[in-house]
Amino acid sequence: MKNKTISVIGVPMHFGQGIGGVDLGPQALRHAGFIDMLKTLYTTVIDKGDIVPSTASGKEDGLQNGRAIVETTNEVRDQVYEMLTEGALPITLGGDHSIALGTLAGVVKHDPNVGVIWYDAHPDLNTDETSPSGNIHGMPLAAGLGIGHERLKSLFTGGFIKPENVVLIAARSIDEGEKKLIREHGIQTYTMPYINEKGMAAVMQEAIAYLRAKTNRVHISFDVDSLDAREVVGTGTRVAAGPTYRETELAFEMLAKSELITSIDVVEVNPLLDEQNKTAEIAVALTASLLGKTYL
Ligand code: Z70
Ligand code: MN
Ligand code: MN
Ligand code: MN
Repeated sequence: MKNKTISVIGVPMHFGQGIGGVDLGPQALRHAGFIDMLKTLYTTVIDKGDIVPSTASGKEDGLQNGRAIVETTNEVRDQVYEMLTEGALPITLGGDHSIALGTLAGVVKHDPNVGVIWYDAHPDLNTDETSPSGNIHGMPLAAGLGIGHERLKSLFTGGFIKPENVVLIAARSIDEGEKKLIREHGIQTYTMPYINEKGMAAVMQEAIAYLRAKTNRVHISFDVDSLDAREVVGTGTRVAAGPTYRETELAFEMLAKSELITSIDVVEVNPLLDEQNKTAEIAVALTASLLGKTYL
């Protein structure tokens, strides 16, 4: 059993995209045994329950549900920051990926040099100006770097993430504006062709070495749509040709061994789209690997 305190907060919010049910993600993860899994690995697990999201929906100031998302993620930022100052490892359960506006703002306020792994089929590097959908769940990482709409940037009361401290893994659905931003900022990006060619173990070795040279604290934002479309039914934007469950397990086991991970998001689980809550079960098992589950 490990001694570090794990603190869990649920953010049952769907306003960052248009498909209902992702707001049931925290409940789906709890029903799949998320908290019990944590208790098998850590002596102290604090479940802070779920944040009550703002309901101020609608388009305002060019942002779809901007007010609801900003109000809700302000609370997420404060909770995550407090957990970190107490020495805990925060785990934030989504909800769609817009909730990462709060977690990124919280982790960077605690450590301006924090690293970020974006394990996702998407880079989420759109702004209100480049987004093809207008959905804020496609914008959190851009805002975290200080790019995009002022309302989203205003969440970052403790500064922004350094672009050279960010690693994208499994990105394969990348919009034009996102490509431009990745090139301009030289963001370390491991796309699927590179993973296919080198193999996940070599890629993770490289990603871990890259981050270790810059920081000793890394936040991982785990979007379950990172996994191949055939492996995860319960998520809103499934994308083909992604890493398998087993490749992701390998990646997460290597991250556990690196001892770099200091905070975690698990996002985009939508049980209304799922079969028998399997996507939540996969997310629970993979988070266990990320936290150092062993088989013997
Ligand atoms: C697209 C957009 C996205 C998650 C889909 C999709 C973004 N790039 N993010 N699913 N988690 O609308 O910006
Ligand atoms: Mn995402
Ligand atoms: Mn995604
Ligand atoms: Mn999605």
